[in-house]
Amino acid sequence: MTQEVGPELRARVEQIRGALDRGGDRFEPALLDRARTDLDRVLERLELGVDHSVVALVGGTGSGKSSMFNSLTRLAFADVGVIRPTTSQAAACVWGPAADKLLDFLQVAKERRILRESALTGTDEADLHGLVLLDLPDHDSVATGHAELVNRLLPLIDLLIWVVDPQKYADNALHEGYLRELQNRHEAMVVVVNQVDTLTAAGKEAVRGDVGRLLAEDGIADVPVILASARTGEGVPDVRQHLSRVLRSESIAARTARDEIAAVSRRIADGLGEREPELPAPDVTAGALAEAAGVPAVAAALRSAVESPTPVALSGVQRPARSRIDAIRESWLAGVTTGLPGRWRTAVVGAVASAGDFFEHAWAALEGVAQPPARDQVAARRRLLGVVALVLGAVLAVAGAILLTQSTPLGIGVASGGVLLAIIGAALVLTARSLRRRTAAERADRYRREVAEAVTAVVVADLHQPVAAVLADHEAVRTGVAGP
Ligand SMILES: Nc1nc2c(ncn2[C@@H]2O[C@H](COP(=O)(O)OP(=O)(O)OP(=O)(O)O)[C@@H](O)[C@H]2O)c(=O)[nH]1
Ligand SMILES: [Mg+2]
Repeated sequence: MTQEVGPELRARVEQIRGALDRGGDRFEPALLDRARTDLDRVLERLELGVDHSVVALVGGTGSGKSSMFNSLTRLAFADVGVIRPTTSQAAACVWGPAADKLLDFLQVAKERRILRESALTGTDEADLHGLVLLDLPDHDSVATGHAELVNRLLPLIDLLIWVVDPQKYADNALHEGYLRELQNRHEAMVVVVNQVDTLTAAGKEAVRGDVGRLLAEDGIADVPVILASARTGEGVPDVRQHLSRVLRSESIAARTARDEIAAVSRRIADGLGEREPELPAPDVTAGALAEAAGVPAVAAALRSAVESPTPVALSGVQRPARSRIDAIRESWLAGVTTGLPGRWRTAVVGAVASAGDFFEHAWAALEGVAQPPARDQVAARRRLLGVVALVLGAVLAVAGAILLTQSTPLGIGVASGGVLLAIIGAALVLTARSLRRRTAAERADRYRREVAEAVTAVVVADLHQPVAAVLADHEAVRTGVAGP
């Protein structure tokens, strides 16, 4: 792969780890432990490097694995011998960045590694950048003496090149031994019939037919068969094509790490809600609390008291029934925990003020709002003045009328003055009434508003804010786990 996936996968693991830390004890401890362990294992895998693709040459002794290794690498690095078995220790050729951690893990000795790109800077090798080619000991030696290597190698193999000898291929059933485990990954296998330079044209076709038949018997007929000769180079470009094909997709190690990360993420997501419940608007909750405490009735009484021309005694807001406030808190909690799994629900309930505290805070807020005065003094004074003017005007008008009957010239002046005064008085009384009405509406509104503000502050501090913090955690954890 040209684009490195290792750093991307590492960042993803760190993102999930961060989410786990943030979720903390709001996850089931067993789930948390398992997720952390799994992620540690993925990181170990990533430490080996997942940006290399691993191709292994396997097969019976003397089939020509080491020769094919040399032919593919265009180097004479692997030991080719006549004494059987020749290769007792795995050898590796690496194209591109060194794969030291991976090769340490696969127990390939330092002196048995060669870096292809540093050995020769031929640009024709660029298509194999990122490849690790392994020359393994023969099938029997691997099966008997390299069990640990096999265990480590199998999950990392991106392509298995099975090198067979044209004389002996039928001896080793292709499904034998440790390779059986790879059977279900036959898309990652190629059979190379080597040493075809020793065969006639007819012999080649016969071998191809036989090998094809054996593969079909094993149920892996789709495995490609390449006739090749490490000695003459025949078929070797075909094999190299398979090597570069492997490099075009992500390494199995990267895919496995990706799958494991996805599996961890899915398991964690099961311990989360699909989304965060919506928080009710605090003023709506505050309205319900005010209503439970009879605030609308108190405001209405205040309003009619201020409207009344005569003084009216008012009683303040009454301490509400504890059960009504508890019920509001309970239904609020039920709404904001819907769809949350158990531990997150517990976290939400644990974050809000206790029922007792909430009741006391709400009551203190209700009680703390001073009731505006029940009497509008300005209007009262104006009304008094109006009444006095009205009475005085009436008296003067009557007096003026009497004077007029006696043909006193002053009569007309006194009577019209009196009428004017009475009109002014009546106007004052009437405007005093509309002033009281306006004041009454204003004071009732102000009282309701101040109560609403005070109770909203309690709802915000005791319920809304603490739960918003828990839900913000939930959202951060949920999106962190879900990933990009
Ligand atoms: N004629 C011919 N001989 C080959 C070819 N490839 C390998 N040989 C010979 O076969 C013998 C075994 O080759 P190796 O490459 O050592 O075989 P190997 O599979 O690595 O054997 P082990 O390491 O013992 O498992 C050597 O003598 C090679 O020269 C080929 O394509 N044609
Ligand atoms: Mg060998």
